[in-house]
Amino acid sequence: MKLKLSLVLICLIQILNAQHSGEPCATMPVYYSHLQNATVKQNYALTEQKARQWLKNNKTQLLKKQNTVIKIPVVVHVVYKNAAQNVADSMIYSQINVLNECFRKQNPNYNTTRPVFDSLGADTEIEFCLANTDPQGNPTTGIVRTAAPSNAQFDPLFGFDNSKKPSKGGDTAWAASSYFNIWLVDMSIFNQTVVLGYATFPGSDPALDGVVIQYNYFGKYSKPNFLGRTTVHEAGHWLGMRHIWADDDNGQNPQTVYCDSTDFVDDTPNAGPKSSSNCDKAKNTCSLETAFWGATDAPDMVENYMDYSSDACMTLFTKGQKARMYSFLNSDPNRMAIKTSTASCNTIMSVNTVQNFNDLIVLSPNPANSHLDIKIKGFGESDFGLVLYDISGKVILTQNVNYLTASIPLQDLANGLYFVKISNNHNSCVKKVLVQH
Ligand SMILES: [Ca+2]
Ligand SMILES: [Ca+2]
Ligand SMILES: [Zn+2]
Repeated sequence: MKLKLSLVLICLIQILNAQHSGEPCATMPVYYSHLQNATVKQNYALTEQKARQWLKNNKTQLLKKQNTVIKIPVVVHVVYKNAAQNVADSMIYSQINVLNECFRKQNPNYNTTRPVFDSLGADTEIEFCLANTDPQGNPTTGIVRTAAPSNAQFDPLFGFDNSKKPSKGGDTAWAASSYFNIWLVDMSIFNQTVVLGYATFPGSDPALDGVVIQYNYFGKYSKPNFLGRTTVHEAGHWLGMRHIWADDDNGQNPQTVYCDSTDFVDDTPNAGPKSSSNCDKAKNTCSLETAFWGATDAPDMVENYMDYSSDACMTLFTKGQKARMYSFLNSDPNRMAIKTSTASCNTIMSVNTVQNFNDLIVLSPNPANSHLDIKIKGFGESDFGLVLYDISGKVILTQNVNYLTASIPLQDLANGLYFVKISNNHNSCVKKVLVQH
């Protein structure tokens, strides 16, 4: 009881500290609380040691392109207490897309990376997909929905990891050796968002392995700072990434800058304090850099997914970070096993061309009179282009579609047959629509 109480107190202090500094990620406090268990602590240490040994022996190879894409089957546990928390499939699809864009260096904002870092950006050759087989071997969408009782607690004061425990209203992890578990819950306290997400590092207790995301920060919304980077950051932790400032400033004392600790990656410049949900490209808090940088005093890499920059600012994982990810994917038993997981992928949301894209676009009404509604199913709120042609092929209207639904006015058009083309980077389809006033 004494131990439990002190644990709660440690948690409470850490959370209050976190709140004080506006900490979006609770990975380190949760990590420290898990270290209270001696066995877990030992396993974490062993995992880190094995990964570093692997990296030492294979660094040259790991910094090269692998030409093999690792596909990681994902299960999303939606644990909800009300309809708003029961996150829609489309938002989940949009998050999987964002993960893949970012991990494959296909994120549209990559070109905002400063030239000094441009050559460091990595296509990690890691992709995520919703699993198509559950642990019993049955077909699944990779999305599991659990209605939690109204008194269930998932907030960080008393509820860390409750999302993973059925006895607390949560949902059990699927085998960490076959699935990347993501839980979506409400972690707010008195309706205040205190934590956006947290992850477990490789070597964690398999029953707790995965990431937990504040439900309304999951997926890509059409508003700034809701671009799905929270889950990219947490997936980075899950693959062994530390924060680029190496967690040594504790967020408390801006006067004290510590540049003597490491995120265990050489090509991310040393950084003192974390970014504050901004994009301060003048930030250069440490003049002492690793040998990788030679005489160059690189600025802080605020574009890195493992800083606390704004979502729109974040553009890259580095090649050094990729090498560290691969060191865990080649030495930690659970991360190694997931590379050959038979949980397989639901293909609908892969980055590549969707086979049945045509079926996912619904136009109504058709014939249409005053307007035409367009629904894009099975995607998140990503960017599509829409072009309306008349029967001669003349362009009548073009617009960007940032939402899953759009409506175009038809009042001014003559009766007749028209064509609507919907496309994004990977998919395109053309549909007929008859205008009849
Ligand atoms: Ca570094
Ligand atoms: Ca520097
Ligand atoms: Zn973090």
